[in-house]
Amino acid sequence: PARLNWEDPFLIDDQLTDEERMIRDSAAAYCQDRLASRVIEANRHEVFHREIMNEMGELGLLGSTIPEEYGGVGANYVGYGLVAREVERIDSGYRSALSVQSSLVMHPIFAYGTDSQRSKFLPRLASGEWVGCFGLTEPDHGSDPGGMTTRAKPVDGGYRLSGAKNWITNSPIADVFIVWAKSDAHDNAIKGFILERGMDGLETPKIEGKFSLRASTTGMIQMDEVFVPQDNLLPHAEGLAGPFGCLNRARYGIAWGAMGAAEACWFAARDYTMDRKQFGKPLAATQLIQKKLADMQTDISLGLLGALRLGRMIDDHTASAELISLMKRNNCGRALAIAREARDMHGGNGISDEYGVIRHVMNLEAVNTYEGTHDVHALILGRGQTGLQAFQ
Ligand code: TGC
Ligand code: FAD
Repeated sequence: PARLNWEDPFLIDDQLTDEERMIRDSAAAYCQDRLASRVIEANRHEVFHREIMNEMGELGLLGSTIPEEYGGVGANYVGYGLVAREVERIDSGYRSALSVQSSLVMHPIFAYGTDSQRSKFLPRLASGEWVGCFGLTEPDHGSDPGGMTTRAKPVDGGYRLSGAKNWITNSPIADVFIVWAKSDAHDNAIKGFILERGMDGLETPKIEGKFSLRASTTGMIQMDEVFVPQDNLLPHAEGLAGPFGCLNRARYGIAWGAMGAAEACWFAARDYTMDRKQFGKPLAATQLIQKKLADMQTDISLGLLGALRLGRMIDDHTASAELISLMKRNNCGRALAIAREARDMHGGNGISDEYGVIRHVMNLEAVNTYEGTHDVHALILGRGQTGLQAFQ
């Protein structure tokens, strides 16, 4: 039999094209050289280093699947996923910034926007000159966004938007806001609007005191009769299918990203328990620790294999929304369990931010909740196989 590659038992690396490997390697080099050194301070002091967006933009990591004429690099979804994995290996907050900009802001402008919207917004979002955010969740409507109360009323030349969005990644620093609202001019259907920093009546207070994703800025979008010109309506999206078309892509990226964070925890736990001696031998020479390492290896290799297969299906246009839920749910849930186990295997040192694992534990709590909670994805899967909805 062939020799085991313990880090990549399925030899996933061999399943990638040269171009995909190149994208992955250049992202990995940036993450290790430039992001890793900043994350401890960013997490301790709850700051997002804004220049990261410009750096990612320069490397072509923002909106990488968008065609070159609009500032992207025309990468496939496997390439996008590989980047998410490398970024989240460092911190889920940095991957959040990448996901939101790429899948939740650039994608809807590309897929649902006019040509002039594409030309105006996409190149500046791709370079990181502008930061975007995505407002779907409201204080009273999280898992059930269809109940949203944000409204768009038609007025001369456009719309007036009123309402509040909550828990919005990057809203306090954003220049561009994709806001989903029920529109009186469209039979109460949900429509997408592009809001811009500086519009009257638009406020974006920061949410303080988060114990998760502290290296990412989160806030609200408060709208008090904000005038939005007709030119800023996304014409080609209607109903929840609009925001969910974006979420499908972001959820897929999270399925890869969560495995990156899990790998960071697995490798840290392996290194730590190989070095650390108790009772006269390395912790890694005990049966309990080896079982935990074996479980991590199993969950991560299967999770990566699933993410790769899903990426190929997205690129082939054969992936269902339910399959995306399956991978988002399982990879986030397994990553959180792995991070908690790795924290435990580090003993007391596991709670120090110098070792990184506690930060991944804290981050993955939010990752398991946003973009559809673990249980909401179970309900999506349950409905998919029984035809019976159990949300209400
Ligand atoms: P339901 O009846 O299932 O669907 C209503 C309409 O939406 C369409 N749809 C989808 N279309 C494409 N892809 C999907 N995944 C879709 N899911 C639903 C559906 O076909 C239907 O279309 P139409 O044309 O017939 O009207 O909706 P429901 O009201 O029963 O609700 C169920 C649902 C799907 C909304 C719920 O299960 C759900 O997914 N809730 C989770 C909410 C969520 O994910 N919020 C995410 C907020 S954004 C965020 O968290 C960003 S964090 C980013 C970061 O920092 O990385
Ligand atoms: P709820 O919907 O109130 O859920 C609470 C609990 O009830 C969960 O355990 C859930 O699984 C459970 N539950 C809900 N419905 C059911 C049911 N029918 N049956 C059984 N159990 C149920 N949103 C955006 O729009 N844009 C963003 O950029 C964004 N960024 C975020 C960043 C962070 C750090 C966080 C924490 C959240 C972000 N979100 C964003 C919001 C996120 O998508 C929501 O938090 C998530 O969808 C859950 O909604 P909720 O918090 O209102 O929880």
